[in-house]
Amino acid sequence: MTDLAADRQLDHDVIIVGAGFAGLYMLHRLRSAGFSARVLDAADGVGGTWYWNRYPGARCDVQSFDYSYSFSDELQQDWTWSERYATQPEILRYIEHVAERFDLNRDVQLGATVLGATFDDAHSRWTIELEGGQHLVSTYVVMATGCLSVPKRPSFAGLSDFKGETYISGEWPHHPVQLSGKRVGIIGTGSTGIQLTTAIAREAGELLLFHRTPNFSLPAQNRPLDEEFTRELKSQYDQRRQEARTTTRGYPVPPILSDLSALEVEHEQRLEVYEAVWRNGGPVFTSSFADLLTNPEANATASEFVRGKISSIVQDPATVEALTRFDHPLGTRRPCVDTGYYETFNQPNVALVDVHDDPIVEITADGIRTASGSYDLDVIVFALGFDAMTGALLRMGITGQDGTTLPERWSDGPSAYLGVAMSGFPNLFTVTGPGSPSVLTNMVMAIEQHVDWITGILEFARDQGTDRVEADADTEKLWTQHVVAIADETLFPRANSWWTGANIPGKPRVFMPYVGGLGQFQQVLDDVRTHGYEGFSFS
Ligand code: NA7
Repeated sequence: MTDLAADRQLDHDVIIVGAGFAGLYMLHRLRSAGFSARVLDAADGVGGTWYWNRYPGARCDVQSFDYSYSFSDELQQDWTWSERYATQPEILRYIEHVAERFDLNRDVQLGATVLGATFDDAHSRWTIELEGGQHLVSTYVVMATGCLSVPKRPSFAGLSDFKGETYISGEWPHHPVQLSGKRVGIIGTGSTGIQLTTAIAREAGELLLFHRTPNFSLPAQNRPLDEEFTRELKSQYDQRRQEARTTTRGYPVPPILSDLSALEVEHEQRLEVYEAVWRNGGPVFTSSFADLLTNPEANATASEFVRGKISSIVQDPATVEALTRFDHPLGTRRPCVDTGYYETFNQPNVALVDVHDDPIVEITADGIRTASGSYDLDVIVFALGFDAMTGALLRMGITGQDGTTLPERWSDGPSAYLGVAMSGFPNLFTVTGPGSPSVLTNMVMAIEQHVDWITGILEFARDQGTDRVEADADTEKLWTQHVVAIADETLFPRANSWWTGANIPGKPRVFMPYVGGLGQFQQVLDDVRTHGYEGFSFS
């Protein structure tokens, strides 16, 4: 054990990697608890995911007033969201406001790319190596590196031959991109591709969407938030947050959702519920009935309803066929939330290119060639998704006790106790890591939950006079098995989704998030804490 105060070689008690929602709040909490901390981020600004994903149409699919910090009532009373679903620029302004308001920037080092993090077993401390040769030493490291921060890059044959412009959604340039009148091709139809489609269709001369696997897309029913709504919301914000902390999704859901099985009610009643939830908008459609994510027959009724909606909107039958050839139950891949996506296909300048049976073969000097045709383009936009949840951690050069690297440790898939710590990697914490509710819930609430808990365990260690905290291997293994077991009771693992790692060739297939929800997870965290952080050893 080392004496923190007396040890001059330490640069900080805690190094935090990532200056998004998680890293900034971690810094704020640690400071308030009396720890010295520094945030490192490769970007030139704060914001994390919302710094990088500045492509046209980028928007959150959780309601703005829920997808925001709850830790400060003054903050939530002062800040006013303009729309039900906020755009990327508004969310980034909010994060920048928080960084300024809580005086966080002075401990944020930008342009700091982490190349490695190595644990010194003898002295129980971490050394962080940065690009450019700087080294920082700390007792603890918190990886606040985000779940969707490593974009999947294009690897199409012939890519470098293309004479036009190419853009990756997650690395969109900061300067304005002129698309007006141009022939634009988008590859990818996840949430990102769908948001890009509706935005670019308004501007491009011609837009071709290269579509391989249909995703369910649900209407946001977005709207400006008027003064009366905001006044009412703010008058009971605290109650809303308290309720949110007990929910599965990390925000209260509308009372129109049924707590019955979809198969328990008559056809007409079922349609009424679906219609009402559809009109209300947002991702909660997948919870219209209690068993949509556990019973395939129940789920089929919801899928059928959505198919019907798409057929009633899209005019071209071949496009309807491509958009509704679903290979997974509704909600087992993260549903997209859109504004006018299906309507876009009725515009004369927009066409879907079905690359399911006619795959993209190569990119040529002039555009994209599929097995049966060629498409001339001025611009290609890649919206291919992310190496989600584990990608950033595995690239961070993390080496734990005994020289074991994280890629070695996770070669069969990720394993972490409560998604927050790993045996063999003492004093290292992950915010919303695999094995926690994270991406299945409102990320900001999940971040606050983890950050508060990490702060608590560090205070506990300090109170005990220790500076070495490690998850026990057996407890971690049991938790990881539990995460898989409860996921197997649902339909989630049936889909090829980024939640299972199926979108990245060679990635071990494991359903990564904890399906029990935010409220249930809070009970687990509370239980572990009240039992003296059972499952962790302190030395
Ligand atoms: P997603 O949801 O992983 O979507 C990626 C899309 O890219 C998906 O349609 C893929 O088709 C497509 N893709 C990937 N590689 C290829 C190739 N080689 N050829 C054709 N199409 C390809 O990522 P998003 O960024 O849209 O959304 C991620 C999350 O961010 C989202 O869920 C929200 O939480 C925010 P495929 O399905 O593999 O056939």
